[in-house]
Amino acid sequence: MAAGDDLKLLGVWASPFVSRVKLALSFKGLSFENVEEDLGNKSKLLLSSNPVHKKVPVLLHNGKPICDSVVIVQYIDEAFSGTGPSLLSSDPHERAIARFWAAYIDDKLIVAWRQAFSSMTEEDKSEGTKQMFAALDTLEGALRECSKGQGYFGGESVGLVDVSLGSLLSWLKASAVHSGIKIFDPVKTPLLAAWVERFSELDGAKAALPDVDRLVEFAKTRKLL
Ligand SMILES: N[C@@H](CCC(=O)N[C@@H](CS)C(=O)NCC(=O)O)C(=O)O
Repeated sequence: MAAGDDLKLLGVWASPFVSRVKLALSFKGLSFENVEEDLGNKSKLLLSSNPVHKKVPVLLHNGKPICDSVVIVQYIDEAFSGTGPSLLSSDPHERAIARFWAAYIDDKLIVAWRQAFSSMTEEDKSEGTKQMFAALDTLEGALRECSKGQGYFGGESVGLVDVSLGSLLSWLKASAVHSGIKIFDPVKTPLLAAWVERFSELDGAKAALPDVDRLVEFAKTRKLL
């Protein structure tokens, strides 16, 4: 990180999208100022930095805002290419594949997980649960292909897909505690289950991810699960 580089993250502690940025910064070994937003009373800085969506996370790099978690993770990797490990491959095809799976996680897994745990009707919940397990099954195949026998979607070290999926882990674990549903089943998805253990033990993940018990309490008070 060049002397004088200033990184400020606008976020909320419980947001998996904010965790994504914290994971990327943590794996790259970059220090930053964490600014906790109140989403019921958004700061002027948030509204002016992300006038289109008005959402967190926003990363300010020397005052310049970057919005949307996956865009921010890729920005961090490019802007600080000389610092810490690379989160994206130098190979364009591998980069494209990683972006594909990062989009899949947002478009399929997160949508199904929300439906499974936050729907009003049992029928919708059950359909969401079915879709969530189908998405996890697909991601088991993606991990097999992308890891090439190593521990992560990024190969021997974490990459964009690991950060994208890893950012959801505390919430997925909280949903499992709350519902009793085993989300990462070593029998159904053995590679993913082993990946969860491996990823959760990384210092960078421990530093960046919210505490599961705190999330369970938060979700209960807000009736989120
Ligand atoms: N696609 C966005 C999603 C960000 C998002 O949904 N952020 C939520 C917090 S988890 C937010 O700021 N919500 C405030 C609002 O919708 O007004 C990303 O990946 O950054």
